[in-house]
Amino acid sequence: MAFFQDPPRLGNQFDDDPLLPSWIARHVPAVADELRGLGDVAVSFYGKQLADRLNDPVLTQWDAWGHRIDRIDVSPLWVEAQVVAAKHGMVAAAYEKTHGAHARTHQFAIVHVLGPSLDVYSCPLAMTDGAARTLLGSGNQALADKFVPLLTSRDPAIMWTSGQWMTERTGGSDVSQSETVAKKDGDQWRLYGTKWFTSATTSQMALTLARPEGNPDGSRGLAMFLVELRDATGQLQNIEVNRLKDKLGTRKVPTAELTLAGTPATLVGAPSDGVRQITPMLSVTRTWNAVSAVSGMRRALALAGDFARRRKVFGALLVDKPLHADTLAGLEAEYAGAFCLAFRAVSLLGALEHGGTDQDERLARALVPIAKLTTGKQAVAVASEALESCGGAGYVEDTGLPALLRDAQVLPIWEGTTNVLSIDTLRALGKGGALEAISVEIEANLGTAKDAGLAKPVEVARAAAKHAIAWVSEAMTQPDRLEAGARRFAMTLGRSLELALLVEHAQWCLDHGHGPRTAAAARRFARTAVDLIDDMPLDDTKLLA
Ligand code: MFK
Repeated sequence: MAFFQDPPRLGNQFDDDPLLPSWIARHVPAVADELRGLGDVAVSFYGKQLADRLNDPVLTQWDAWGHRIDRIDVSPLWVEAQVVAAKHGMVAAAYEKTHGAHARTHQFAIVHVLGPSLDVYSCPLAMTDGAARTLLGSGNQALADKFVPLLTSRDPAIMWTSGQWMTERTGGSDVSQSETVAKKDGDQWRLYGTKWFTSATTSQMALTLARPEGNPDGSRGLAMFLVELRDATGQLQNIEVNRLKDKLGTRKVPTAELTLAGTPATLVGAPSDGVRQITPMLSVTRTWNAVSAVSGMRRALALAGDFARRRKVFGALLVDKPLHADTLAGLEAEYAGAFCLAFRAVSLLGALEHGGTDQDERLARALVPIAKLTTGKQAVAVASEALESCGGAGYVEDTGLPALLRDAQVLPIWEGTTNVLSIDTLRALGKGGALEAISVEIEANLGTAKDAGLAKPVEVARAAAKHAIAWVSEAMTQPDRLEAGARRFAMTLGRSLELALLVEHAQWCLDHGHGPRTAAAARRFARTAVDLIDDMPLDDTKLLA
């Protein structure tokens, strides 16, 4: 009989995760059964995802009778994702009181389990969460009272999503050059301009930046506005959808170019310093980015691992081939390190929302960009290897595997590229206290290691962090050297943090009956390049670039 390869299958996406069950047992055990239930929902949605593969969003700009309508129809899975996301509290859980400071761990565990099955519906959810957090911290009680209950509802019929419109043709990184103008029309502000990359155009509201007429150039002259996209009849309010973006990945996300032609908007806070005002949004969405990087890695590895247990070549299952097993083990170690860093960012966010200490504050300011940039790069590398480990099947669209790589590639780009976030890390450290906070965090985690098998990882993490701190202290007075080395510096801190957190969780697992696997991940991670600090000759850089 002719041979047909069994496709890779998913098991329960909570139970099969090598890290999440122990993390949850440790931090918020009461939600384990809920997450196990969602582990099965994730499997059923994976099947729907494969069936929905060819359905991209569609923009219809005109109706049959010549009216401009700019209607966007999203994929059937996205329609369902909205219901699932609301019902299971993918945003709401963070704002509920049941688990106190662990509410964020609860919420992001849900995101981790369900997210990879929802075709990047995490994008509008991330911005919705960011908008709720931003409004709550804005001091504008009236707006918070009106919109936060909608953004954080568990009722699919009530829940709103929000966009975050920052990017213009002038730039996605340097938003200070934004050209959108806000004009007063009586008591009403109206926005005029073009937004060049607006994800979640199907949302009901957005937070955006615009320059009130007469304000100075630069980012200080921008202000943050809230836009309700549609009026009571469902018509877009002086917003034209010019086109949907034809993107490499995140193809289900209806990312659009918009013209704001007198769009009514509400000023959220002061009529200036909009970049600073929108930064709570950035911290939340960057945390989502880190968790989405980790959950994307998990999905890629779940499929690659299952494939290796089904695929027989050269007389044995792939998983029993030493080289294949070695490759997968390396990827699992990357996943484990990334998981610990992303979920540390999550627990810090939770702590800050429930009082938090100054140390938490300083640590979070630097740890969020570091977590985002480190995990974003890991997600692409892991997805690429996971596809390769499935051979040609990983390159064929209807296996569903190529989408994993395409969707991963957005993670180092949106919400700040790796280089922009490396500079942001320096900006955070420049505020004072943040570098010490990172150092204290690394030492505190390494200090918990008792098992002899963790000695080498402790040594590697400590040496890399020490090297990074010595380098930045020296480079601080040499701006070109500092900026040129900023990525290697931030990545070294990221990898040192990952290893330190991994060591700490590994010790906990050993002490609490969760087995030696996490310790093995720490040992394997310690054998990768953790210390990336180096100074490239600037003259060579000029010749090459
Ligand atoms: C899977 C889920 C993922 C989520 C889905 C998202 C999909 C949506 C896609 C997008 O919308 S992508 C667009 C996201 N855009 C960005 O992330 C912008 C990237 N660029 C930056 O982050 C730049 O660093 C920045 C725009 C912030 C630079 O702006 P400025 O105004 O030139 O910087 P400046 O003057 O240093 O900062 C202004 C103030 O903000 C300063 O405060 P002060 O006025 O008190 O001195 C900064 O300290 C503060 N600030 C800047 N970045 C901060 C911050 N504060 C806290 N956290 C930060 N990250």
